[in-house]
Order: sequence, then C-alpha cells, then structure tokens
Amino acid sequence: MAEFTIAQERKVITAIPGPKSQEMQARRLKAVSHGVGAALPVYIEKANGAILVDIDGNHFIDLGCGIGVTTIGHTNPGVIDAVSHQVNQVTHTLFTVTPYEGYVEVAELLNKHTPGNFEKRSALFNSGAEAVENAIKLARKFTGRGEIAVFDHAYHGRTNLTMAMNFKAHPYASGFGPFAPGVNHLPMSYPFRDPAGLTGEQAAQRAILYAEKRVGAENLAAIVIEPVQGEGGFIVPAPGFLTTLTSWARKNGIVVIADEVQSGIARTGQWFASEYEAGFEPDLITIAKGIAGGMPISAVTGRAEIMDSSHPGGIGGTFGGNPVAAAAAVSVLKQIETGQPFEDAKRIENILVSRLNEMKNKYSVIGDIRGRGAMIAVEFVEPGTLNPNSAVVDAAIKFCNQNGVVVLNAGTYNNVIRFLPPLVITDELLNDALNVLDSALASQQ
Ligand code: PLZ
Repeated sequence: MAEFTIAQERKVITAIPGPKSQEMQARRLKAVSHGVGAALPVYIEKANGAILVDIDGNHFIDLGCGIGVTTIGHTNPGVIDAVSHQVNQVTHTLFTVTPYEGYVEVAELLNKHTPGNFEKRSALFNSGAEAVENAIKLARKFTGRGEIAVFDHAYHGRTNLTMAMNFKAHPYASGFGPFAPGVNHLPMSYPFRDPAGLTGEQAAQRAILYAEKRVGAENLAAIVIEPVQGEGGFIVPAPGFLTTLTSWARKNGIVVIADEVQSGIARTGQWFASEYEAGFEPDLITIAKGIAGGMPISAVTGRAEIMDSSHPGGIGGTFGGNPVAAAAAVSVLKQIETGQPFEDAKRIENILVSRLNEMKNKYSVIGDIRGRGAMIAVEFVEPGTLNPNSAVVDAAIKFCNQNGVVVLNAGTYNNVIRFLPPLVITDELLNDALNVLDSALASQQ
C-alpha cells in the first residue's frame, strides 16, 4: 500500500464552501470568465492519495480525480520525482525544433501497451480534444475521405470539431456555432435503454444502416467511439457491438478510432477499455487524462501506416509532449507496468459494485449500475420507470459535498453519478465515502 503524506480521512470543519472559499469565490467572479463552470467551489490547497484539502482545512474524499486524471493518486511520489528532476534539466525546446528523449519514451511505452499486434507510432499533444482532432486529421489524410461518424451520448471535447461531435448541445455547444461539417451521429448501444434483448450485433447493424444510408460507407474516413462512454454516463455497449462495427469498418476501408481519453490508462483494470471486447482492435486510440498524474499531455497512438500518412510538419503544436509532462507520463506508465494499478481497479470495482447493489435493493430510484474497473456509474430513474431522475442526483451530490465527498454527475439526462476514484484509495476510505452516499439516498426516501 502506498505511503501517504496527508491522513486518508474525511474531515469537515466548516460549512461547505467554508468562509475562505467563499471569499475566493467572490474574487473569482470578478476575475474569471463566468463561462467557466465550478461544480463545487471549495478552493483546494493541497492533495495526496485520495484526499483533497481546501483552504478552510476541510478534507474531502476525492471520487472524481478531476474527471479521471489523477488515477494513480494525488501527488504521487514517482510523478513528483520525475517532474522535479525534469524541471531542473529543461522545460521546453519544442519537439519539432530540437527534440528530447522523454517524448520518444512516452511514444515507445504507448506503442507497447495499446491493444493491437501491429507496428505503431504515437504523436503527443496537450488535451483530449486536441488528440481527437489529430486522430481525425490523420484518418482523413490516410483515407482521402471527409466524413466521420460518432455516436449518440458521446463526448469528445470543446474545440470546434469536437463540439460538433458531442451528443449534447447544452452546455457544450449552445450558441457557439457554426460547427465543423462532416460529422454524422449514429445510434449507440445503450443496454439499459435499448429494447430488451437487443444484442450488440443488432445494435451495431442499426448504426451501420444509418452510416450506409445517410452517409455512404465509401465517404467515411473514420468512426470514433468511446469503448465506455465517459460524460455519457459510463455506457458500456452490449457485447459484440464494437467488433461488429469494426469488421464492417475494415471491409469498407474506414479507420476505427477509440476515444479512450476517459477510459484508458489502467482506469478500467486493463491498460485500455478496448481490451475488454476480445477481437476489438482500434486502428487509432486517443489518450489523455490519466496518463501523467495531472500534467497536461495527450496522445494519438495507432497503426504506423495511418500515423505516418501525414507529410512531415503536418502534425505538431508548441507545447505537445512538453518535457516536464512527458517525464510525468513516463513515471505513470512505468508504475502501471508493475501491474498494481490493475489489481487496485479490480479491488475498487468489487467494493463499488457490491455496495451499490446493496443500495439498489434499498432505493428504488437506482435503475442501473454499470462500468468497468474503477469506472463505475449509477443511473437514477423515477421508481419503476426508465424516466430519468436528475433531482435525486443533484440532491445526493450536494449531500456528499456537504459531508466531505467529491463525486461527479454524468449522463445525457444528468441522472448518473459516476465514480472515478484514485486507484490508491483505501478500502476504508472508499467505504466511508459510500456510507455518505447511502445516507444521502436514505435522506431522500
Ligand atoms: N474525449 C472521452 O472524456 C474530456 C470534460 C470536462 P479534454 N472529458 C471531461 C469538461 O467539462 O470540459 C474528454 C473525454 C473524452 C475527449 C475529452 C476531451 O478532453 O482534455 O478536456 O480536451
């Protein structure tokens, strides 16, 4: 078990947000664009393991990891060492001007650990959205085609192209258009809401019909899919969905891009969630969030012939694969190589699934529990129906926050609570946080 520098305990000593956070919030409102949201305006001073400490001295259990980023734990000692060392060596050269080893090392590690037994290359960027944009650039260049297909309930980012790819207009795109053309939306496999008994193959055929009739397979450069949808509420497609889509794509010369920005990097108990469906081998994978313990870096990794299809200079960016962020990524990837994070993700899954199932027996607002590894979500409904129940989610999250637990919502209908805890969270701390959630749901009976 990891050694911690901050006691792994929940402690609430003020109202939430506390007086100092309230003061900061007032300052912020005068200085920061109001377009930038804040789910829980407690201002964080330090963190370690699974604990966030705010400026009022409250200790929160973090079940969100800043949306799945600090997967191996806050202030991970390996990341601290790697970053501290690198910052004293060199902080920036721009890899496309004068390169450095860290970038190459990250590429080698990603090529090695992404699914697919074929020759690979990687390119590094700064954010998830930027990785998605570049994967699509490369797929278009490689195929010479312009159209792409994405799935209902998907989320891919906040740039112009990725705004066009998201399922939800609000809050991501409303008023920010016009958007990039060439984006086509296909029906997703959503087992909880699909007609009972619809198989993964049938759900894939439903999507393929749209693609063939409305777009034409010969016009499609790529399909982009999250193997477990993140913002959509951890929707896991029915078995057979991803492989059926892939074999159709292969037959039609369409590049398959798995967006593993949220589901990748040991989060689900494998290096990548794509590995859960035997035979599903995406051509390109987009990677970000959990790769560098909070340092901003992202990647596209995949088939060498696609990745090399751009002319030199076609792919790049000032900060992409920054030396300090790359050093953090090498540390994270090497820590994952020990195998411990996979064990932890499974340990966390067992606790989450069994505790949440207990709650499902008590609270009829729980409709579905799903996900993989340490990426588990609960979808809430009006009892006995499939009608989304976002009110219970809002109230439960508020209760958790007031009692020192940071937990995130998700879902097309905002009716999902998702868990993305750091993999170093102790059983005791996770159970304590789940006791708080249980009380939150009990208080609404
Ligand atoms: N692809 C699958 O989950 C980011 C969004 C946070 P960036 N999801 C969190 C917010 O509200 O802005 C995400 C994702 C998937 C792409 C992205 C985009 O990654 O690093 O936020 O650009």
